Amino acid sequence: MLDWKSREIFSRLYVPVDMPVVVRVDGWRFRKLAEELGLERPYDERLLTSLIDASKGLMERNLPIALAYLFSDEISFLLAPPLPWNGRVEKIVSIISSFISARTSLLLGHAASFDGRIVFLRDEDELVSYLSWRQDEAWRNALNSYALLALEKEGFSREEAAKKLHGRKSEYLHELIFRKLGINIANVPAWQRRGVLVRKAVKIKNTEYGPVERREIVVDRELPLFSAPEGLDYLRGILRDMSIFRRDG
Ligand SMILES: Nc1nc2c(ncn2[C@@H]2O[C@H](COP(=O)(O)OP(=O)(O)O)[C@@H](O)[C@H]2O)c(=O)[nH]1
Ligand SMILES: [Mg+2]
Repeated sequence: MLDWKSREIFSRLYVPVDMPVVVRVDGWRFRKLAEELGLERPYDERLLTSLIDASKGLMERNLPIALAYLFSDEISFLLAPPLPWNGRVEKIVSIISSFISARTSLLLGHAASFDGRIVFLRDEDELVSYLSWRQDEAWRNALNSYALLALEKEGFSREEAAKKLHGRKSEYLHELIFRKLGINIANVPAWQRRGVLVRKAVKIKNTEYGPVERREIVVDRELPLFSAPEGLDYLRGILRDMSIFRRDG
């Protein structure tokens, strides 16, 4: 008999257990799913709450997930050390992606799949930089999806509209959205422009026996800009409370 275990050739792929990582999942063919479900364009509240609830479900499990940042059809989970499953890449990626796929499917009442990947982080600055990068993408996504809708309302097909928008500066998209839809993109809900953060927090509750610590999952739908001083303070505050990153010296 062949040694089939030896053919599981990626089973010994590990990330260091004593370093945080981000696991990002992204909806597979969500454009099609959105059409099949008749999701509101460009943003659907039901999809958002499903992704938030799926993330909460995962964070309620016995996994060291400190926070989740999400927008559109993607979620980034910050895993704090020590990492589960000895840092086995296949295990981390497949369980998180399948958990989110299963929960989202149940919540939407429609089969939904997510791919997954691991992002390695060296320190807190890199986490802030990573989250700023994803938040920039959330903003670009907002501009692009409103602008697409604006052109489609004019009679262009989605493909034609996408072509017309390719390489356009954000001022142009801004202007187009205002002119065609009468919407000032700067005033659409913050969750559409800046995404949503789900985090674990410790709250002090006063009970008849005195103050007790309660772990809670908090959803922030009004996020500051992570790359601005206010956003940096917000993130550093959260991370300080969680003490995820080692502070040597
Ligand atoms: N109608 C609608 N569609 C959404 C929403 N959020 C994400 N999507 C769709 O999901 C896609 C996500 O982009 P991407 O991952 O690149 O495309 P995918 O390969 O189709 O999953 C967007 O292009 C939208 O078509 C939403 O709130 N409403
Ligand atoms: Mg996708």
